Amino acid sequence: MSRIRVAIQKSGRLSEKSLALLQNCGLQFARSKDKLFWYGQDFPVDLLLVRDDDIPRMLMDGVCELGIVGENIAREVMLDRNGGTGLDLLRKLRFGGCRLSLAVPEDSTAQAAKDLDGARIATSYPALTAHLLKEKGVTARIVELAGSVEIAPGLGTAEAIADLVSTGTTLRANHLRELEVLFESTAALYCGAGELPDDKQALLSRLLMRLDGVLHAAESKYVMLHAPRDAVQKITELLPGAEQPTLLTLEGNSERVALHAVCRETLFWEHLEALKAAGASAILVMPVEKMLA
Ligand code: PRT
Ligand code: ZN
Repeated sequence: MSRIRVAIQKSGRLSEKSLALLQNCGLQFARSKDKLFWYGQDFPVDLLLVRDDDIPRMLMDGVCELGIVGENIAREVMLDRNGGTGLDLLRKLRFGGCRLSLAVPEDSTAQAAKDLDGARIATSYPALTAHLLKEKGVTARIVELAGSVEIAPGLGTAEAIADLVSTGTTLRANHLRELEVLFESTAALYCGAGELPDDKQALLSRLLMRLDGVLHAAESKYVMLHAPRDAVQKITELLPGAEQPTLLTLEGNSERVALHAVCRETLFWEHLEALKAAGASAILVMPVEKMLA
């Protein structure tokens, strides 16, 4: 029987969440402590543990069928190696969020990307940065650095940097000011461009169905509440992403009913307050673990 391989980051920011996501899809692996290959036990999907930078090339070269990697790296490798193509983004995932931003020394006079025309910009993402700047009509002189990009302006090797930012602490610690966001990135599931053989495609479809179930369940909530019978329609409309609710009679109370519904969109406190204002009481919100539409 055919099997497919998924590459994930071996150790780093994306490792734990990538593995947890696959496990939530029901995949279990026979771990080997230091080996890079974990055999899939119940489902014919095996794991390759590698450096994140290697994942796009492995997909393009057909070493594995699937990979979880930051969009920042996938885009960089596609632009660098393949004119911007070579991988298909299957699903964006809800972790690894960051932005590729231009930053300048705090005392720089630059106010926007266009003020950096002709300046030297240090980055670990040379192809992506050059591409995004070109889209803005800025001609950059890219200084490629493998790491510690944030110290380049202080060393006098560049006037600005283009680096990943999440909290901004690193920029502040290096007396840099975020000038402009070039690109928003999250971790994503990718496959190589091109068709898979039918048997592997069927496996991939099964895996994607489970993954969609996990991703939808993550933001879905099961809501139970009591409502005045004549406010049921209004209350249903206040539930974000809910379809027809289930109504149950309350023993000994003909004025009010119990209403159960699945909300497929994030439920905020504001929603609950609005429900209460519309007459709802005994509001219970519960997580949904799995979901198959
Ligand atoms: O060893 P390997 O090559 O596999 O790992 P790596 O060291 O290259 O990657 P890793 O684990 O650092 O990051 C993996 C992916 O996480 C990146 O490709 C991004 O898609 C994503 N990610 C999310 C980030 C950040 N957030 C992030 N903050 N990657 C890097 N950073 C850096 C940032 O540049 C800064 O230097 O972390 C530092 C802290 O950021 P602040 O803004 O919170 O100070
Ligand atoms: Zn890396």
